[in-house]
Amino acid sequence: MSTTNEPRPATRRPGPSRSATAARGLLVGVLTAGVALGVAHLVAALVDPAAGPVLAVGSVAVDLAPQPVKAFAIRTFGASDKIALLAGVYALLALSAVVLGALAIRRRRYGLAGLAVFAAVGVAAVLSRPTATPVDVLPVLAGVGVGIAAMLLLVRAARTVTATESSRSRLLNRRQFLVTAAGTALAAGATATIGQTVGRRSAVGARSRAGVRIPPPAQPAPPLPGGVTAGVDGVSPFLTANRDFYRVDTALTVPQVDVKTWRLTLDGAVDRPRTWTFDDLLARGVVERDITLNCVSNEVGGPYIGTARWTGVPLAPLLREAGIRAGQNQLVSRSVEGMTIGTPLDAILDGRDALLAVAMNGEPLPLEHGFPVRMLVPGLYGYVGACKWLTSLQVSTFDAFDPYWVQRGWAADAPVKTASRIDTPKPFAQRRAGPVMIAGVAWAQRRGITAAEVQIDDGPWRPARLADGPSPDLWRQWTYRWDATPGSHTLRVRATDATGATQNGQRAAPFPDGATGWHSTTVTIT
Ligand SMILES: Nc1nc2c(c(=O)[nH]1)N[C@H]1C(S)=C(S)[C@@H](COP(=O)(O)O)O[C@H]1N2
Ligand SMILES: [Mo]
Repeated sequence: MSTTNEPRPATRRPGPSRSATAARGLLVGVLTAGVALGVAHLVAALVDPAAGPVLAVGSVAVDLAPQPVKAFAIRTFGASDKIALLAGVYALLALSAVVLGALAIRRRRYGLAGLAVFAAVGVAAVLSRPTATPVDVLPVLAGVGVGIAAMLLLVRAARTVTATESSRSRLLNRRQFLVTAAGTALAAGATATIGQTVGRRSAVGARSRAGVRIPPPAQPAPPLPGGVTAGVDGVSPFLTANRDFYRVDTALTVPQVDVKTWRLTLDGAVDRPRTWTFDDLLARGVVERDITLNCVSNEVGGPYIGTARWTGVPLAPLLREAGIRAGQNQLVSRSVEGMTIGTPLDAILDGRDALLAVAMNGEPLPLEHGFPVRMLVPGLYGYVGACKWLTSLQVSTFDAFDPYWVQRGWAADAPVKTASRIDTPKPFAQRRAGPVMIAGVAWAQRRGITAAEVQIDDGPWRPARLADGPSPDLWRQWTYRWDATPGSHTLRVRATDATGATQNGQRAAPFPDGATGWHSTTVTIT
């Protein structure tokens, strides 16, 4: 009923059109979700960046994703898999927000119920993180709290419009709705932006890393012979620059560690459990080693392999000093964000250069590669030996504990398989007839590479020239000078390791213990 004394319209005006209601509902939903997320983001930046609901939901998705989905994501999006995942979470959120708004504009109760579902999903996701603490629920609760207030305000403003009959107050009320909507949008933008800024400033890892000095190694790595490089354009550099080194992990935000508060504990079935500070560790003296690291998820010919000069503390003496009890066979390493990795104790104690690495190519470990300390065990794929952002070591058995990837069906024991890759020519390259250099890398960490062979189309396998291989834990470059004839050709490579075993041509996917098969590439010669 209009309470103004304006003349009533001759005919009763119909309520706002369906499309106007739908538009308002959409605005209510999107703005409510926007301000809730903005506030949650800001509070998370203050409390714990990993407790942001979007990241937490994303992390749960990473952990729950069935193996084929993970493999697809890594294959399809590669290093952008995290961005793709977060884009997916945001898309789902946007969709839910639209539904939420449509419900809220009809019945406030439905809208509130929708927000309660958001809150429940958020809280469950945040608390399911392995490193969750009770304060981690604060971002979600603050976000949903402000979301409720925003939704009630917006719905009231939207409803007033629909209930009003006079055109003047209709106009006033429309303005009131728009003002409320604009205010909410502003609040969403402001909280998100401040959260972003605060988050960046609280990047303790970068600050801490800038202050770290690594002492000179007691045992420097022997200089690399010039002959490790084949001298062919297009082959992967022998040492991979830190910025080009592949990155594979489940962390949606790079863990931020301050070396001042960081501790490494060693416990489990040992006689003398111990805790070290970063300086305690460095005081033991560091060695320098050139080691090739690769990922079990690498497809044949894939990019997840690199070689760096690592500086670190030898791991075996640390374990021996602690006194390993009889019957133990697994070392469980844990990272600050809750990853667990299991390594055969045998592999660490057999004399290879198992390290607690603190530096990579002469710099403190980059944040993405595990600052301040990561494990490295030559000859094992990263998921069974290379825990980044390391914080605890526990001597145990394979029977007693399944680490993260083993729980998901990957092999518990995963030595690197002998493999080789053609780096040049690239797939579908066009070259002139005449001499063409085919070249690439081959690896079989711990065993070493003794031969690489190249096959053109269905011709015989012919030996490639091997560049120097100063350590079995390093990849080896190879080259083959091909007299190319016009036409389309398939090039293949296969390698032989020091046990005499030649790579088998049977194609197998990375799951569950590493891909097999010959890498091939097709080129056109004109
Ligand atoms: N904390 C943590 N450490 C981790 C992982 C991880 O997800 N979290 N991934 C492992 C895997 S699967 C590989 S292949 C290597 C990759 O190391 P990089 O990213 O430095 O190349 O780290 C290993 N260490
Ligand atoms: Mo990996």
